[in-house]
Amino acid sequence: MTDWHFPPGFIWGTATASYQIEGAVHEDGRGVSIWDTFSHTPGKTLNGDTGDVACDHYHRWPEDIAIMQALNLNGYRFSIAWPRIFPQGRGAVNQKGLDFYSRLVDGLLAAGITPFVTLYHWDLPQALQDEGGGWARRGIVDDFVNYADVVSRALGDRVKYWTTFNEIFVFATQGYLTGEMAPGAPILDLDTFLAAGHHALLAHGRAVPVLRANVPGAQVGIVHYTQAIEAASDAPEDVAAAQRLDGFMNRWYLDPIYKGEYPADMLNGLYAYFRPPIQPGDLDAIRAPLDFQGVNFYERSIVGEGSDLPFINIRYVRPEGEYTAMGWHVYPPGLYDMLTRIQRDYAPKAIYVTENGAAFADEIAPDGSVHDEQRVAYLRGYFQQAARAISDGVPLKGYFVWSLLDNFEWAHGYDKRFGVVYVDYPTQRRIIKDSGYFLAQVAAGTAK
Ligand code: IFM
Repeated sequence: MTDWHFPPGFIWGTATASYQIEGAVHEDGRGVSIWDTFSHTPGKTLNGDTGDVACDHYHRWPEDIAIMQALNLNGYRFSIAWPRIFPQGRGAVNQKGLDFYSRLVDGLLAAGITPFVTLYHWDLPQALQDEGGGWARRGIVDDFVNYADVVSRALGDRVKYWTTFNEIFVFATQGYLTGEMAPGAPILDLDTFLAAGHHALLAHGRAVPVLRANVPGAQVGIVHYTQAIEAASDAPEDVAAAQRLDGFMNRWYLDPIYKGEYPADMLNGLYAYFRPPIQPGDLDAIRAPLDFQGVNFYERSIVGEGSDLPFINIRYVRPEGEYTAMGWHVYPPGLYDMLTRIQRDYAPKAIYVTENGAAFADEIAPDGSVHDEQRVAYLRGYFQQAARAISDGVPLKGYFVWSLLDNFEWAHGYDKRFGVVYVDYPTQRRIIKDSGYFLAQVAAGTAK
């Protein structure tokens, strides 16, 4: 039996991102993105996989909406591909790109599904990367605001929920520091890394009033990658290591938005010899009031001082227990800890879990079904913790499972399956997994 209670009107949905599902990369005037370039560079993705076709969602979106409807979902979080709107990053608008998202939004609304739009989920127009290194160039802030303006004018009569960025931490770190993601260079250049993160935060803050001006009744937020971090012991060096990692992953991106400042312990510690390129007025702009905070939650780490991550000087302790195919520890109470902590430290008006889910090695059974019991158990555990957070006063308004479909998991290619719907890539056949049927019951309030 379930022992949870979710309030009436709670949003149950799934989340996706443009490059991970759409395919059709050469269609209707779409420009080249940094992920096209990166995935076509030998050695950058597993098996050389690319998003050229992905889940072919660009053509199959009516079927995908029908699946969401069959799953009783009332929300859908998706992202807009900037290079479909501005093939060169700025300049002439590609109307066919806007038309695609307009049709998608109309289809969702007709199906009773509320669209949650993310403006930037990592597929930057290559032209903007070529011009001064993408997010490293301050002028990209104006380009993003212009893009946000055009998209929100076109869709704002029907889309009320807007998020500016998905996981600045992840694309700044893996794109501009470690090189595991696009644009993939330069490696370990802290100045470029801090500049990329700062410009993205600033672009977010500057876009907020534009979204509000264009969208009557707008609900504006941002989506953060969050990780619950615990110290391996009470030893001062382990406690300091946990604080450092928390600063690196969580507080560096949350503090400027809610407190108008970067965390002092990081400025005086890890980044003592580096600085984000802050100009007068930047931090005020970044602190633009928001309507909600999006929380992507997958991981909890136990860390001490050590050399697993030499740059941050931490070591990981791997607790016993279950791990997903990504090597992430399954620990549902971590979600409760993160939600209550964000509420305590930042007090956003509302919170949505904008991503949570797991990759497991799914297979089609002889009966043609996909019996993903591990994912069902995973979701049940995390949903329970979300309900617990609500009953303890967290203003959690919705929950988006990552992901609707198995899809292109960035450098891991198609090897990692996160969907509640299985995609048989050679045929593009969709098969609702047991976890999809479970989510449908949860959304309908009939789960046992
Ligand atoms: O697939 C990603 C998504 O694009 C961003 N958040 C984490 C997911 C799983 O790794």
